[in-house]
Amino acid sequence: MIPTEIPLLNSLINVDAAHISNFRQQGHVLIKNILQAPEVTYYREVIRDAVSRYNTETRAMQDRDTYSKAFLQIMNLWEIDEQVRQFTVAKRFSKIAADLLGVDHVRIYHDQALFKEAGGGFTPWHQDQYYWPLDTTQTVTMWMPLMDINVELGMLTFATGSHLDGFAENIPISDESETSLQKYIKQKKYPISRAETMQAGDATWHYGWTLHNAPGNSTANTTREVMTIIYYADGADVTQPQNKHQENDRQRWLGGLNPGQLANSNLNPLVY
Ligand SMILES: O=C(O)CCC(=O)C(=O)O
Repeated sequence: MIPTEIPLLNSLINVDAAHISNFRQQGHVLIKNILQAPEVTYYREVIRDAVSRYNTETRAMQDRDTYSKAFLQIMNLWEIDEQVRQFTVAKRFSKIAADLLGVDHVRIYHDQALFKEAGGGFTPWHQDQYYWPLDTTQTVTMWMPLMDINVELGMLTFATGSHLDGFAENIPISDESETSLQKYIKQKKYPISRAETMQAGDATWHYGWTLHNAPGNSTANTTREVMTIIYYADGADVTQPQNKHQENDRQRWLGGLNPGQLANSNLNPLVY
């Protein structure tokens, strides 16, 4: 039963200078205790409930491709669920995004729940920004477990410093991206880094060009419950889509705005 009083998450957190410089140099950073226990208990319930209502994946694991084995992916819950909206537009999160990026204002690109089921597959190496027709590198994804997690549940893993080289390869998330980007990462000698454990309400933050992957969920019964929000600096323009995924994103997440227009559709609220 979800409590009726919504925690608004409007009280702010100061981001340490060390977190900011780690984020900018390494391309990712872990910030602990962003949510207090009652807040995460509340939003875990809300997001689990929304995932169970909106999930459409019913295939057995063995009948899915690599991408669909990696997680249940339920996107832009803020658009359709008022309680999730309070989470996604929360100032506590968007101020951290703006501080890490060093910008005055940020907008939402989209949110997504990423629930890696027990026995779920690995998340292949990829760059998020491969999918986004935006003319800025000032983009960041918040990845927040709603439960305590360890590596066995599928910890997000980063190629440190890879954001500094920008676009790597023109490959969507797939077996092919795993093989090809693994080779690229070895060639570039990026150190691989991940937390051993995270607590509910901690979050990692990574740039849109930071290469990342995650191991499969090797547990027998436990789903890894994670919520993510993608932010970008206000003032970014829409760019000419470079692949069919970017065209799809332009229509779905940028309100169909044309290349050269300010990325400010009503699907992209100014949250800070
Ligand atoms: O949750 C995962 O396994 C992958 C998450 C991811 O790629 C992202 O949030 O950008």
